[in-house]
Amino acid sequence: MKKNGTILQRPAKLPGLASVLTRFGPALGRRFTRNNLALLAQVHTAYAALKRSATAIRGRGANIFTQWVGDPDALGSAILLQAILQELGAKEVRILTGSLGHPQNRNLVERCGIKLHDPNAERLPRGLHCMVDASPPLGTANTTRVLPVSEYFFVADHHADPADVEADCKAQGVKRVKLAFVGLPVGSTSAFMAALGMAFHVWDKLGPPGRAAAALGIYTDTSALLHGSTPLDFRMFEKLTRDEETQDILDELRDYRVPPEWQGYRAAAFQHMEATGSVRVAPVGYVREDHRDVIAEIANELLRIEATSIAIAVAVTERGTEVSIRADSRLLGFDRERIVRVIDYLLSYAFPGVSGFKYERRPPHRVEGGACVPHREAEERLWRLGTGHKPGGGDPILDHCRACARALIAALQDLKFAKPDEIQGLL
Ligand SMILES: [Mn+2]
Repeated sequence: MKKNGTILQRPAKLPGLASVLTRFGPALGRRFTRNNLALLAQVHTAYAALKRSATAIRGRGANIFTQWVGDPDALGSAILLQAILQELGAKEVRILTGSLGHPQNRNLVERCGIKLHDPNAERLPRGLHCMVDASPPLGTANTTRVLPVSEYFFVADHHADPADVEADCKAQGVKRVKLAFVGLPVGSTSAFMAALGMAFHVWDKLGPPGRAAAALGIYTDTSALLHGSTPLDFRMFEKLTRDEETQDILDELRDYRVPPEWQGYRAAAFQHMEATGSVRVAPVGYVREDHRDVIAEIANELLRIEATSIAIAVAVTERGTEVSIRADSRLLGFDRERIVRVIDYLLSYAFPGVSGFKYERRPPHRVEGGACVPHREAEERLWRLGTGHKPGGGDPILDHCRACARALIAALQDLKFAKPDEIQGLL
């Protein structure tokens, strides 16, 4: 591990083909291993580093942090890491997630018997701090409510860029991330963790519920293996779901139902949508904590409207004003990568200080991300959050979301004058 003054300790040198083939050739085939060498070399490095740390893990407690609102990829990754740490002798391993915002995720937790703990009140104070499917520092971006820690033992995440994570850690006073696997080039953290779990032979111990959870993580993060899925995502999904029992659980989890309010959110969003050029912004209004993931779902649906490059949903939750962004550079004629810069600009305009969304590094550069600004006290009083608010006519929260939507459109129009090249094909 490299120790030249950086906080994230990432391998200075990855293992070569021979040792990666020895580890993964038998299970994944020589050709697959060779074709995915860079990624599997990282899995191999993680495997060797964890093995070397076995004495530090044995008998210890461990915390596995995720985003505040857990999703299947976070939970699937967490149960894989939990099994690995237990295999290495950890005494107790807790999965820490603040809340769940989608019925599918609540079904997952119940069906697969995943025990969740409060990230603040129920963390093991002397445990090894780990994080999956989100990057340090805790207490920022999608972990705003989580109290920070200064030392991390193991982190695996496919979202943020390592350089951004390094800078954010430095700014927030993180001392060290001992085993850092961030910015992983996979569609889901679960695919990486599944390969790591395979190296540790923990798949059997996970049983059908555990394997189904990991498979669902891959499935949902890649929109049913449609967006950003890499060969490792496909291969791990296929291998995890070979037995009938796992398949049955996965089928059950995929076939979820939503509460009736779900359609109310969507109706508001589509009724009040603002559009300009190939950009669509939908104000959703107030969204209950346990329905929160509908915001991202609406953004996904907006992007599916033909001739849309950027889709944004704006809502108010108990946490603050939240936006979910989806973008696709397919309609941009030249320099498709600028879609990433435009989103960065829009997000920093509406939500200063926010960074770390996920995007595909190759065309069509599909971008996914979200941000949240906490409420001011005056807004909270005005909106009386948490008192059974219902969407409807003369709704001040919906009005606030509509004002945000118009502000985002205005920000784009500003950009048209400041940097006309950047928004060519968008407006
Ligand atoms: Mn993920």
